[in-house]
Amino acid sequence: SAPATDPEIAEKIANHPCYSAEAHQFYARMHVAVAPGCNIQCNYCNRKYDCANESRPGVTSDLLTPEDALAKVKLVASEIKQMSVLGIAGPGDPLANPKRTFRTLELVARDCPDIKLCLSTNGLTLPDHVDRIADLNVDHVTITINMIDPEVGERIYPWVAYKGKKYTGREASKILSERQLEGLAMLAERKILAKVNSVLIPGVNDEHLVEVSQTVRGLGAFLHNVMPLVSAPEHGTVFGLAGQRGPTAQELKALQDSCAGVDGADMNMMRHCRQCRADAVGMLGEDRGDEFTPETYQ
Ligand code: CLF
Ligand code: SF4
Repeated sequence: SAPATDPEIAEKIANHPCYSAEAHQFYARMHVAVAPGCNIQCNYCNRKYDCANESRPGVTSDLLTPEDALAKVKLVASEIKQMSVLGIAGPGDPLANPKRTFRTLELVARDCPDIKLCLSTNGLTLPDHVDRIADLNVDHVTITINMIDPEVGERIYPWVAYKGKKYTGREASKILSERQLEGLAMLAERKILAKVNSVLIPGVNDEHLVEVSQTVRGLGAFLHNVMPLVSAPEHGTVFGLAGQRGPTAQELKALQDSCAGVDGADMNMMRHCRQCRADAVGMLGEDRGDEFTPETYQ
């Protein structure tokens, strides 16, 4: 199913553990938690913990400065030979913290040119940053797109903060969706590989995500990763979705199969996501972050 026959794409995914199911057995990624703030509110997020768009709820990563992040990347790269990708995925939204995020990417690009750069974002400010992302040779960007219909969106997003104003209701989701899709199209134009993450929320967007999948494919998304909502009220998640449950494994697979289409003809689906924390280190599903405490790299 993977449209990896294009040699340029094949090169980009060859050692990226998230974009290639094969690569994830041989290559490792690390995240540095440099981005604390966020510009939207997702009902499933608790700000005490990492951005739930790419992580399990209930984990908190320690914030690093860009300089400390660079030091940590250098140490990890020297200790873990399979380290191929640096991702910035939180603990808030990387593009809501552009100074810290881009400074980190610049430092790593300067000192570790062999490491691929990766970003994940809710997409609200993505169109403003695509040129800079392209200039820095960030080849992989993930946008979390949970809906393209503001009627669905208003049950997921209580507000977005956009250009100095706070929006609520359907208007908030309309702005978010327009910016996400615009940003996605801009990435595709520049041949930056875009992955779309969608959080499957039963009863809210489950019946909508096939349409989301087809839409993002049409705009040039390379890969779609439908992740289960991890419903853990003890972590304070889903406070805006009281009593909300996560999907069963069967529901998740059924939806992934529907998005993929017969023989994977409709969309290239990611099925090996491990919902990493914002400071994860190592192979997917492995977290060696504890080995690299500030004392080891400062
Ligand atoms: Fe990190 Fe995300 Fe880049 Fe991968 S994770 S920023 S694309 S380097 Fe990967 Fe982890 Fe799933 Fe993310 S397994 S949560 S999809
Ligand atoms: Fe939380 Fe991430 Fe949503 Fe921001 S984008 S509210 S950090 S889950």
